This record gives sequence, structure tokens and C-alpha cells, in this order.
Amino acid sequence: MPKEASITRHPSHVTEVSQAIERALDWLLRHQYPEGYWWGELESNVTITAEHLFFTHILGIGSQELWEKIARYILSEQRPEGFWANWYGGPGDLSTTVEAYLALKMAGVDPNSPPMQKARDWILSQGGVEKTRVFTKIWLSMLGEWPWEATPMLPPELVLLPDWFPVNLYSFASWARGTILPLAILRVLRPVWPIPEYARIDELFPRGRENADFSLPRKKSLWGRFFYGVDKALRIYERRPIRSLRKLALARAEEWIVERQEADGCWGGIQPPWVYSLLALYALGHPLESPILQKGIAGFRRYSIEDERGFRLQSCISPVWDTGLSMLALQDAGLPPDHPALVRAGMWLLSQQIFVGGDWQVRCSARPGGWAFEFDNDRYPDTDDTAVVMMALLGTKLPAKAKEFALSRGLEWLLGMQSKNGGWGAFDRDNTKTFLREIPFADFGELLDPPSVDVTAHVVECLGRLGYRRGFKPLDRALRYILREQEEDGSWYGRWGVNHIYGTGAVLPALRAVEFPMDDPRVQRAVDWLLSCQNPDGGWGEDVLSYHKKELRGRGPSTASQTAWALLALIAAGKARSDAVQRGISYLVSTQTPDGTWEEPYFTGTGFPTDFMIRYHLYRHYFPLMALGRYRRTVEGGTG
Ligand code: R03
Repeated sequence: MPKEASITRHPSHVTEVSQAIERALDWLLRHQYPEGYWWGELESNVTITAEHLFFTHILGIGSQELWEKIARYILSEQRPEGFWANWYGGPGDLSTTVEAYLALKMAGVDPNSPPMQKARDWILSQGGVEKTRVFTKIWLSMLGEWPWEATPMLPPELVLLPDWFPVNLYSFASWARGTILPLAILRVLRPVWPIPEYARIDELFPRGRENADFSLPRKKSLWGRFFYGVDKALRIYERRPIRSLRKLALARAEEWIVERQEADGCWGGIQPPWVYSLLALYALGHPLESPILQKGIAGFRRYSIEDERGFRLQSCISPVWDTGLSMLALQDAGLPPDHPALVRAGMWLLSQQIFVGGDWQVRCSARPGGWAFEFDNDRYPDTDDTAVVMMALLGTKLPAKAKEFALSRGLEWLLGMQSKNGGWGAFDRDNTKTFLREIPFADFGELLDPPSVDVTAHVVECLGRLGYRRGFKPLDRALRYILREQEEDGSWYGRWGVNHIYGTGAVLPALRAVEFPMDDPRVQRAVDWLLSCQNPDGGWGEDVLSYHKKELRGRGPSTASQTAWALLALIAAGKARSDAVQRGISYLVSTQTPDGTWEEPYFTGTGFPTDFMIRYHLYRHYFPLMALGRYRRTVEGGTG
């Protein structure tokens, strides 16, 4: 290494960075699919796979071989304490553990084996079946292990309420709407597909099944008490429902569901509406042999993974998201816009743009033109994917006319999807009726899709790269929303990634992209916050529990993806040459594996804060590459 370090401060450092970039670049190019996309596993928790076993039991399509593989996978995920968690290193989750236990028992695992004994002891110590969430109780009801009556009312008549009514199907988030309607059908039909005697779970009721508490958990808020009263009233109505209205509601609900099956057989590209839609149709009398069921069942194949750990199902898949972010990383790493890998990926993305309508049209009159997360969920494009894909296309050489058309229709759709408060939700505009969170059904995940800072920041960054600057009204409104949402400590909350490092890591690059003055005190406060949570090893990390505990914001073992987000923010803020950034970059360089990628057991993606966490298997790769590439460009280009 040359000693005369007069041109750059750390010449050997820069060489090391370049070598790390080369290795990561090669790795990513090796992992591109021939069709042009990137697609990493979307890991979540064992409930998705346990429920798949229940589903195959109900339809009678399971096999001993499949169930053994499912049991192998579920057992491999059990923690030494006997429970199952919703993320790596996370606390035990009662509902997840009950579902895992039942699936294992159905698959024939010996209930007296140590894993089952430990699971049982832990479940009982947590209050047993009675304390599980609504979704778990609904599954148990279908399997004859819980009374349907002890689940919240969900009247299918909901489908009859018009769009202008204060509460209707479209008041709920896209994923909730597609889930609630089939569950409403199941709730009135109350089908039971009993499990074999050997698998029953009487032992999971701490005071015995006879003495179990079947009351609905109560919410203390005013709206909570109100909806509890509505539930009571609905129970009275349920004794003598208006027959013609019920018939009409069921027919319309069925129609609504049938219309929304996608080309690959899924609903919304996600497991909950998908399984419940198939089960509701089955309960309504659609035979197993019907095309709609056959297609729906076959579609799960592409969401399944089989390996030495057995069989598991993904709750959803991320090829579009992974492709857009991989391309951005490659561009940051210096691949020219006409590199064949980028062109192939860009052409594939062009083929994925959605020009058909969807539920989002109820609240938005823009012409279609967005992108979705998965391959074939054309009815539910989202603004986050659309923003990322458009940025990726911008840095790629593609046939000029096609590219211009794609970008202009994407932009038209994005602008149309802006919510009143200036932000963007993921799948809908103005999906903000917060009182709905108080219905008795709502004890897991989110029923709403209100604007979030991270998604809004991605859209702002996209607008910036398209050349928009302050003075452009939608952008000004978005900036005001983002700045309003800044926390006391200077950070931003991360809705779809863990957590304040994700939010802050999205905002600062967005501000930079629209030439927001980076010496603004609000930017400075964000920088200070990031600096205050750098770990001694030079990296950054944030525990999933930061969603519940303020003192854990920005705190946790260093991870590759979270370190990258912090670095992207600091580099955007003009701190590329700071000591903190150099140490962060060194952390990434020194933790890179010999084959050019990074290890990361932690879950840094968010489906629903703490209820449903995601480990995107490519996050640990493309985000570090992005950070290293942007660092090199900034330091070499002298703009940092
Ligand atoms: C990262 C940014 C791109 N982005 C899309 C992110 C998609 C996140 C995963 C979606 O998968 C889901 C899994 C789900 N489960 N349960 C529900 C659910 C929804 C989506 C669910 C929860 C409550 C209700 C209905 C469904 Br009510 C496992 C923006």
C-alpha cells in the first residue's frame, strides 16, 4: 500500500472498500434469476406453516410425507425454553406456540417427547389456549377445538355497506379487507372439520376445557366498549337474522372473493386472505375439484420452500422489491446503466407494471400504473414498490419510449395515491379510520394502512431523482408531513423496517435527493441521534422490541442491513468523511464473508410491529452494497 496519503485520507481503506464492493457485486450478479429478477426468501414464523398443515387437513390434501417435513421444520425452530418466537432472539409467543404444538401433534409427534412436554409447560404457564389471539381461536374453531361462539362477530353484511358509509369494507387495509370477508363467511357458517382424537388439545386448557374462559377480551377505550356492545347486539341479531339479507350478503361476499383471485391462484399475494378465501369457498360448497380451489392450492407451490430443515411456507414473496433494491445497489456500486444485468432486470420490471384496476380505486381516481410486491398480485400494487422500482428504472438503460411511458404512468399513479396529510400509505389512500382498531376482532397486526414516514420518504426520494424540487406542491406537502413526524429524539419511526434506524435511514437520503438543506437543524438532530447509537464495533443495530420500549430505540447488536441504513443516512447528510462513517464502513468490510455477502440472523423487516416480523434474506446483502457503493462514490467524487 502506498504511504503518501495526501490525496485521500485513507488510501488502503478505499482499496479495501473497492474489494468489498467487487466481491458483493459478483455475489449479487451470481444470484440473479435468468428471467432478470432477484428473489430472496421472506422468512417469518412457524404459524404460516402450521396453518398450512391445518389447511391441508381440512381439504384432505395432506400427506404423511408433507406433514413430517412440516414437523421437522417446526421442531427446528423451537427455542430451548420450549416456546416459539416471532423473530430471532425474540420472546415466546403464546399463539405461535399453540399453533406449532397442535401442528406437531397432528403430524404425529409423540406428545410425551421432551419438545412437546416443554412446549406444553410453557403454554400452560402463559395461560393456555384461552389467551391466544383471535386468528388462532378461529383456526381452533374450524378444527373443533374452540367454540365458534367464543370468537368475535363478523357480519358478512359488511359487504353490502356502500363506499360512502362511514364504515365499510374499504375502510379496512387491503390485507384486512381480503381477510375479514372470508372470515365473516366462515363465522356465520361455523364449519367444523374435526381433527383426529389423538391430536386434540384438552391439555392446553389450564383449568380444563369445562372451566375455560370463553368471554371475549375487552378493550377499555370508549370505542372498545362501544364495539363490545355492537358485538353483543350482533349476537342477538344472529339468532334471527333477516334471511334474504343474509342470503344476499353471502352471495355478494362470495362474488367479491371469486373476483379477486389472481392469475397464480393467490389472493393479494399474502397467505391470510388466500387460505381463508379458499376455506370460505370450500365451506360454501365449492368442491375441491373446482378450478378456483385447484388453482388456489397449486399457487402455494411457488411460496413453499423445501430443504434439509423440512417444508415451510412463506407468508408472501418479494421479487419486485428485491429486484428494485438489488438494482439500486448495483447502480450505487458503479455498474453502468447499460450493463446486461441491469437491462435484463429493467426489462423484467417493465413487464411487471400493472395497468389494471384494483381496490385502491375506491379512494383514488388516478389511472393504474404501479408495481406490486409479488409476481401476480395485480389488484394490490403498492406505493413503496412503485417508488423503488421507478428509481431502479431511472438508473438503467432501456428502450427510451418504453421507459418514459413506464415512469410517467408510475408517477401519475403515485401522485394520485398521496393521502390528505401529505404522506403515502402502502396500498391505499387515506386509510386512516383509527377507531376501527378497537373492534374486538383486532388483536393482531394492523387493520389500517395509514401513511407512514418510510414509504413517504421513498416516494420523496423518487420524486427527487425524477428532478422535482421544493416548490412542487405534492412534494412540499410530503416534506411537511415527514418533518411533522420527526420524533423528540431526532429520529423517525420505521413502519416497514426495524425501526428508527430504518425510518431515519429512509428520510435523510430522501431529503438529500430533493436538495433539502442538509445543514438544517432538523437534519442535524437526526445525525446526532444516529451518532449516539453507533455500537463500539462500528455498526448499528436495533432490537425489534424497540417497538414497545423507547429505551431500545437504536439499540441492539450490530447487523449488516441496519448498519447500512445508518450509513446511507449519514452519507446523505454529508458525513461520509466523518470518523463514525469510516468506522461503520470498516464494520461492513470486516464482517463480509469470503464469498462476498454478510451473515444476519436478525429480523430487520416489519410486517406488523412485533406481531409479524420479517427476515428478508437479501437485506443483508443489497443494503450493505448500497452503502459501500455510495460511500465510495461520495468520497472519490469529493462530494461528501
Ligand atoms: C417492505 C416494503 C414493501 N411493503 C410491502 C410489505 C409486505 C409485508 C408483508 C405482508 O404480509 C402479510 C402477512 C400477514 N399476516 N397476517 C396478516 C398479514 C398481512 C400481510 C394480517 C394481519 C391482520 C389482518 C389481516 C391479515 Br386483519 C401473517 C410495503
